[in-house]
Order: sequence, then structure tokens, then C-alpha cells
Amino acid sequence: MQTTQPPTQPEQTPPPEAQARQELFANGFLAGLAAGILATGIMLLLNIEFHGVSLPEEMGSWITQLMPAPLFAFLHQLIGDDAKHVLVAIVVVGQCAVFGLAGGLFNQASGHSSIAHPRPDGKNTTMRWSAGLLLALLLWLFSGLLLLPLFGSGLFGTNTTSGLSGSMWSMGVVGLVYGLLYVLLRNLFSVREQVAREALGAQAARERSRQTRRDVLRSGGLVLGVGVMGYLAWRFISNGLGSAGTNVAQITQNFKRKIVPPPTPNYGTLQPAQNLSPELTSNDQFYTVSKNLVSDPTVDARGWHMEVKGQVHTPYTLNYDEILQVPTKQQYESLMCISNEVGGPYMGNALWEGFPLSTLLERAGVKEGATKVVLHAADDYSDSIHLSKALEPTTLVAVRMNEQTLPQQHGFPARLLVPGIYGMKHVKWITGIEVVNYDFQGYWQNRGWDDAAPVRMTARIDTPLTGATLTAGQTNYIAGVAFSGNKGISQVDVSLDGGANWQRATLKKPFSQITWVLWELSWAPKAGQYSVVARAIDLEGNVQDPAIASPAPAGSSGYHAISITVR
Ligand SMILES: Nc1nc2c(c(=O)[nH]1)N[C@H]1C(S)=C(S)[C@@H](COP(=O)(O)O)O[C@H]1N2
Ligand SMILES: [Mo]
Repeated sequence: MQTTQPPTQPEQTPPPEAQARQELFANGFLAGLAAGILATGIMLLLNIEFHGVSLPEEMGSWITQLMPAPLFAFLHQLIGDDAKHVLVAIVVVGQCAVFGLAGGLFNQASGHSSIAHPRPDGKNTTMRWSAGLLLALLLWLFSGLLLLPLFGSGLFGTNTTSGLSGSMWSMGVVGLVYGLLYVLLRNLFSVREQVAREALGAQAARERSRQTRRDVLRSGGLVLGVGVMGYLAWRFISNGLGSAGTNVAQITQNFKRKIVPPPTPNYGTLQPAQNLSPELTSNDQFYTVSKNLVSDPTVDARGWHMEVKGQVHTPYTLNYDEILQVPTKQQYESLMCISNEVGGPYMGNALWEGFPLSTLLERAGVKEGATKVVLHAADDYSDSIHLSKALEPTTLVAVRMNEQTLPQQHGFPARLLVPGIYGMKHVKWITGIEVVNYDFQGYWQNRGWDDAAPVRMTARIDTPLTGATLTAGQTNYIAGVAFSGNKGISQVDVSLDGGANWQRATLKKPFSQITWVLWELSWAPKAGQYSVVARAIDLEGNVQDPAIASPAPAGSSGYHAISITVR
């Protein structure tokens, strides 16, 4: 140890040697933690702005892959739709802690070596800048050679969109920021301690720096605590009002799976009801979902091209200009995420424009024996559909959405549309179309989600909002949307008594059989407590499944119910 102790210290515990080591660790940890927080911020920034590699992203992806689907579903249920953000927050905090730990251990180790050299007066130790470079190099090698391969991202992230060089330089920058800032802070702490020691003596100095650290940690903890409490309170307020009493046993008992012949839709005019979804969802109102924890890809059309390859006779590539030459058609289609809870917000309806996938496949010439078509994307996402589905005339490669160029967050320059199947297979940011002759499993299938993934029919009550209080005798509208994937909607029923009795709602004639349908029922209630439930029937007469299922692994089912007070 370089720090000198007066020989007679009135201390019982622990010996000065160990105390000094603790001191070194504590100062190093705090310096490492602070430097790590900044370095992590820079890592996320480089990822968003310059395609740098993001360790939290790679780690999050690895964790969800390891996690069994039921656990994933359970956590999703527990945490809700913010699961993705909670996961990334945990990983980011973990990464900062590792930076802190590295700083603490390094400072301790430096006490025994020439990394930190004594000042001429022999009293203080200042760490050299070169030590920061060494620490950065160690972390860089650790991440590139151990962590990234462990996460399945390849040596130095070769398997990521950042690629080998992108990962190397971005981690290099992050490492440098960390290493140099670490040395700066670490020296700052030890100089302050030194000054205090000269003024007040060793014991008081140690006490004071302990106090400083305690203060720093306490205020950090306070900020974190307030954040978590606020978050929980918000979840409670926005979620706790939900559950409304439906008589599941009764509904299931009288349940008829199929109506023959199917009902004839009673189309009519709907009154404009507050909070009822507009039939067409605007681009900025349209939900967005992606696997990407931190940032979605921003594709530059100039460098972009799409490969058509695999089990085809003539593979080829198209650039953006060439894609725009392919004759297009317009198609109304609604989308729903497989993670959508019954009554959930992950649904939307748009007017898309694109060309049939079959056009591209026919041009390439699909080989005998091919069974599936794999879509590859700029964010390392992939999914597949069966060849027969790929050849259907409504399976499109879309380049426009609601008469506008496909927005970045919805998959610019090109995305897939596969009516009847959950949003998951509507692959965004397409880079490759690969015909294969084996049972390919995509990103979410490797994490336990269904491969067939047909949309499960659902009816959502948009208005009134659950928990609402209405005035007795006044005309109100119960209204919402119903969606079956690609089988249309023939009827929506509404119950005011938790599913015991049902009445038919009026439907607005939809754009097509692959869009959702708006429905409405007018109502002048008497005072009381109501459990309002909705269910849909498709054009084939299939009745919505009342059995309650959570989204994983094949999409949610059950009836949406809300509770209403009328006074
Ligand atoms: N490349 C890529 N495509 C993707 C995803 C993704 O993470 N990456 N997420 C899928 C999921 S789960 C859904 S629900 C839809 C959502 O499309 P939207 O954001 O345009 O609504 O995109 C799908 N396509
Ligand atoms: Mo999804």
C-alpha cells in the first residue's frame, strides 16, 4: 500500500491494510460507476445514431432467447406492455454496475502495482492516463472475445447489423470514454481524500470520504426509489381499474363454436361516439412494435437493396428505384400484434400499397421442393411463411402506407403484409427474401412463439371507458372494433350483464374482409352497475373463443369486458 498510516491508530477494526484496500475499492467503484453511466449513455447514442453495437440490446435478446416462453408470458403479464423497457433498464443498470465493479477492482489492483505511482512526497497516488487506456483495452477485449460471442452475436459482434468493424470502433469509443473518465474521477476522489487527510488526519479523512460516497449513493438511491415508486403508482392507476366481472363459466357453458348458416351482417350507420377508433388509423397513430430494445433501423434508400435468393433458379437483387418500378396495388388491411391482450391497443387499420410477393418469386423461379419463404430484415429480425401463403395475391411487399412513403418505424423501405396472420410476420425493413426447403424458425419462434400464428378473432370495446360513470336515462353508445384476421366479421354481440344475455350491435360496412369492423350499440341505461361484454362472429360463422388465454405463445383469447356505473 502506498498510503501511509500513522502507526498508532485508536481503531479496533479492521487492520489499516484492509481498510486502505476497501478505500481503494470504494473510490474506484464510484469512479467506475459514474464513468460507466456516461459510457453507457454514449453506447446507446452511438447505437441509435451510427449503428454502433449496443451490449444491452444483445444481452436482452440473449436473455429472452434463454427464457422459457411461459416465464416470458408470466413476466409480460406481471409487468405489462412495458416489459421490453423494464428489461432494457435492468440490463443497462447491470452494465453500469459492472463498470463500477471493474473500476473498484482495477483501483485495488493498481495499489499493488506501478499503474498508480507515488508522488515524490510519497503521500498520494495518482493514476496515470495510460492506466485508463489499459482498463479500456481489457474491457474491450472482454466484451469482444467473451460477452458478444456468449450472447450469440459473434466475435466482436460479427453477427450483428453493426458488423465487425462497427462493433469494434463503437466499443472502442465507449471504452476510451470510460477509461479516461474513470482515471479522472478516481484521481479526483483520491486528491480530495489526500487534502482532507493533510488537514484533518487519516481517520477523519477516511470518514469524510466515506461520508461523501454515502451521500452520492444515497441521493442516487433516492432518485431511483422515487422513479420506481412513481412507475408502480402509475401502473396501478392505469391498470388497477381494469378487471370487470364476467361470468366465464356461464359464457363457456352456453358457448356455440359455430353458427350455421353464418349470420348476415346488419350494416348501418354509426353515430359518432367519443373514443371510438377511427376506421382508418393514421400513420402516426398506428401502433409500433419491434424487438429492438433501443432503436429501430433507419434504412438509407440509396444503399439499400433486397436480395431474392435461396431455392430459386435465378437469384437477383433489387435496389429502391427498381422496387418502385414494380406495378403496385392498394389494399386495406388491419394489423394486430400477437402480444396484444384482449381489449389491448396493438391494432390498427391502414391503406397499404405494394406488389404481390409472388411477382418477385415468379421472376426468380421457385425450385421444386421449396416449402417456405424467409424474410430477412435490417435489424437481424427474420420470420418465415409457407410458400402457399407467400403466393396468395394478398401477400404483399408494401412500400406505401396511407398514401405516403412507408414510414421508418413501420418498415421503410419495404415490409411484408400477410393477411390473416399476426403482425409478427409482417416483417419490416426487409433486406432479403429467401426461399427454403426446410422448416425455418424465425426470431420469435426461437423464443417459443407460435409459427403458424393465425389471428385469433377479437372484439374490443373502445367506449365507454372501463370504470366510467354514466347518467341514467341518457342515450349512450357502446362501440368498438372487431377483427378476425382474414375471415371478416358477420356479427358483434354485446352483453350488459356479464355474458348472460346478448344483443346485436350495428356494424359499419368494412373496407374489406381483411380489415377490422366498427360496431356500435345505443343504450339508455337505468341506474345500476353493469358488466359490459362484447364478442364477434366471422363470415364463416365461427364464434369468438371465450376461453381466456394470455398472448404467449399463440395470441390472446377471451372476451373484452368493462364495468360501468350508471347514476
Ligand atoms: N424487422 C422487423 N420486423 C418486424 C418486427 C421486428 O421487430 N423487426 N416486429 C414485428 C411485430 S411483433 C409486429 S406486431 C409488427 C408491428 O408492425 P408496426 O410497428 O408497423 O405496427 O411488426 C413486425 N415486424
Ligand atoms: Mo407483434
